[in-house]
Amino acid sequence: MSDSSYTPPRVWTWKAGNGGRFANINRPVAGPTHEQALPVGRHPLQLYSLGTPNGVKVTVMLEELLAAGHAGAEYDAWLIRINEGDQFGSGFVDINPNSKIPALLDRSAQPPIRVFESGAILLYLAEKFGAFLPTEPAARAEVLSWLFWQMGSAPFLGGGFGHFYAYAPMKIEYAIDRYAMETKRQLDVLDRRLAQTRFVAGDDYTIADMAIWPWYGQLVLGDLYGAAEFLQVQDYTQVLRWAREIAAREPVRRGRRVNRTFGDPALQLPERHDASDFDQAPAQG
Ligand SMILES: N[C@@H](CCC(=O)N[C@@H](CS)C(=O)NCC(=O)O)C(=O)O
Repeated sequence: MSDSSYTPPRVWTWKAGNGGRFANINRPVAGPTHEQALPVGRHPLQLYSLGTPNGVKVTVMLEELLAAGHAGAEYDAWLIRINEGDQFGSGFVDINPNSKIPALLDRSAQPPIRVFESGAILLYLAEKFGAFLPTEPAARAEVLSWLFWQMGSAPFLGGGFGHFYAYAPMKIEYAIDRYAMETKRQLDVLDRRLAQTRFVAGDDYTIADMAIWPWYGQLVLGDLYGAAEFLQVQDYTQVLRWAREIAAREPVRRGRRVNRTFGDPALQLPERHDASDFDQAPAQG
């Protein structure tokens, strides 16, 4: 057990810049910090995002829809640099009062429809295009159960394990232990499920896979937090099998590149306004 020296005061106060990785953007209040209109492109769908796992869910869905022939899913993907505070600009806060990427504006409707929260965006797009979400009640309930499982579970992986393992300014054994245990439990939940079915909700690839893969798939593939060995991800053989199958899909390879600003430059496409944008920065991975 480590760090037993801190006794919380009677009233919490904000110490700006506490040294953590996101100290410059974290604050205890909501709302805009500055006036900043959002750019608007020519397509019906305007996405304001970043290539983090929550952002990748939506760019994969849009690329999957386009690959499946839904031309109405053409989109402009604009970059929201959360490390520079773009999420607190007035235009962004108008479409997501929670100031987090991803956020979507559907300008094919009048007035335009705003959608925030990645799960809500996946559901909105699935219903709009009638794709990647079955209509039969039992199958639909299974997809939605796993979709909402992801929304409730991933904060323990990202905000819990990832934060304390990779980003916190000091290593706190209690916190890392607690969240590593929960992350491994969640991986076991998925592994047992994927021992029964090809995809998370059954035989078909759905928005449940699109929500879960960017977190748990990328984790077992070694692309999150450099934690593959620590968590012994090779033990989750079914999750690995599923993660590899999804990673090989062409729309997934494209979606992963959109709004990406880190890692191999050849895999980055910070903004996407046309399918041909992918050709200008050829992927090698
Ligand atoms: N539950 C939200 C989580 C979104 C989220 O946490 N986004 C992060 C990046 S992955 C963000 O925008 N952080 C900026 C901030 O916290 O200021 C969703 O699924 O859309």
